[in-house]
Amino acid sequence: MQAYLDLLGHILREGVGKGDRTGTGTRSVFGYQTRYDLRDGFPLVTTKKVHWRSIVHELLWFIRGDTNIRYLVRHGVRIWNEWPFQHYLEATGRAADIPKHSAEWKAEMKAFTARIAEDEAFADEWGELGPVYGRQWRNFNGVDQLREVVANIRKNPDSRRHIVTAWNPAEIPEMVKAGLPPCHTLFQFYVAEGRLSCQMYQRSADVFLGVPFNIASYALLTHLVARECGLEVGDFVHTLGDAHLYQNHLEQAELQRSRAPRALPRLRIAEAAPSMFAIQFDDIELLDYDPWPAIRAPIAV
Ligand code: DHF
Ligand code: TMP
Repeated sequence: MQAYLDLLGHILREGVGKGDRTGTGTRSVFGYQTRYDLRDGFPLVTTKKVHWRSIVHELLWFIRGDTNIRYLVRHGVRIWNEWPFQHYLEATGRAADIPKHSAEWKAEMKAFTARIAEDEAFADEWGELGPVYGRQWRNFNGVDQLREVVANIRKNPDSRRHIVTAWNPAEIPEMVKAGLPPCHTLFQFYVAEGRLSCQMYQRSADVFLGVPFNIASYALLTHLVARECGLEVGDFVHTLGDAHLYQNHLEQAELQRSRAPRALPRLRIAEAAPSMFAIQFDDIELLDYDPWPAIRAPIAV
């Protein structure tokens, strides 16, 4: 994962100061590409501990076409809680009284997510992120893009049209209400010499917190689609638009850069596992992950 440390270094060196929606401030570059050969091992960052369980559950949640955080919350995945919670505070007129990241905000968010887990009607009303990734992958104006792309890879591997897009312009306003417009906006598959590669375009990349998840998520997706199509894995190509480090992540990024990458873990998908459309969490296993300790950083909401 030297490539990831190079990206951190590139932004620290070449990034320019840039304001952003969250008011945090960033150091940013525009346009960057990294390639991970999936035969070298599974590209989960080793220079800090990354929460693998969240990555697997989030991807299964996308594949199921789910857009409500209830599934995630019930599986102990916290990564999408802040946005529906903030929307809830705003919609109930309390956002101005409860500063983001304050002790009260954290306590309220805990109560909010507990209720999402327990109360189905409450989750239906307040746990929805809008028509984000899962919806667009499985039902983009009626098109099941994920099933179609898998069928097309099998039927016509040489095609240059193996694309899935989450960027549905007509539905962006609905996504903005309680969530975010898609950050990983579009991906394309490519088959050559019996190997499946995937390239993903990410319009906006929180390189310290989001990107380690995004790399691993698409690497896992590539493995699942390859298995579905009887192919070996090739490369994951990660193309970034606005690639940024938030101002309150700079020290963490420097610390991470001071650590030497370790051997990559390996992925094992159970031989007997069903299709990727029915695969279960326990069918997917990460072996030999031996990371440096976690590095905490606040997330910009
Ligand atoms: N907003 C921002 N500002 N950056 C993001 O990366 C981001 N990612 C989203 C939604 N909104 C976002 C979805 N993915 C974390 C990682 C990925 C993610 C959301 C959050 C995160 O907080 N990671 C922490 C803790 C993970 C945990 O153990 O729960 C980390 O240290 O990796
Ligand atoms: P934006 O919508 O204003 O670009 O803010 C989204 C932020 O979330 C931005 O910092 C990028 C980050 N992000 C990721 O890096 N990866 C992700 O998967 C998601 C959902 C968000």
